[in-house]
Amino acid sequence: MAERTLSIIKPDAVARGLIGEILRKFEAAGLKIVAAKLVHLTPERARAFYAVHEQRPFFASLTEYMSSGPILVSVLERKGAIMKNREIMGATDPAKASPGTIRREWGKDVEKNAVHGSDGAETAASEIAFFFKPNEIHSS
Ligand code: 3AN
Repeated sequence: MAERTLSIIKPDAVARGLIGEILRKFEAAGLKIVAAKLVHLTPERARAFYAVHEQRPFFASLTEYMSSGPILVSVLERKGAIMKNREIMGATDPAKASPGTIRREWGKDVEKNAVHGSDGAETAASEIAFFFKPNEIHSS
């Protein structure tokens, strides 16, 4: 059965004109884009999205960055979508990401690492609901 995951193209990747290149990678990996929109998070919304990282030392910097400009949020669908998306994103640190992955190609550092992707079934469900109403998602 098809699975869904949430993807975010982060502010500096949007600003650098990489939306098309990154969406192309998703589609080439069989990840179908079933919902998408540009969103400019307020600092409050960014803090709510990353609430699980509240105690981490990088929380303030990360939420400031994620609210610094528009992001492209999308819902990706295929069998095993969560793991497939994590695979093509690459490791959190772009310097450690495998060649050909999105973060290796376009990430700058652990914060400005081009993309976010849900890391499990529960987070995927809650992250999708954070950004999209059920009627904004269009499965075929
Ligand atoms: P991933 O995004 O690969 O699941 P997590 O869950 O460890 O990685 O981190 C969530 C987000 O927090 C990352 N996408 C990254 O932008 C940011 N982050 C993680 N570690 C650091 C760090 N040491 N310094 C700044 N930002 C970080």
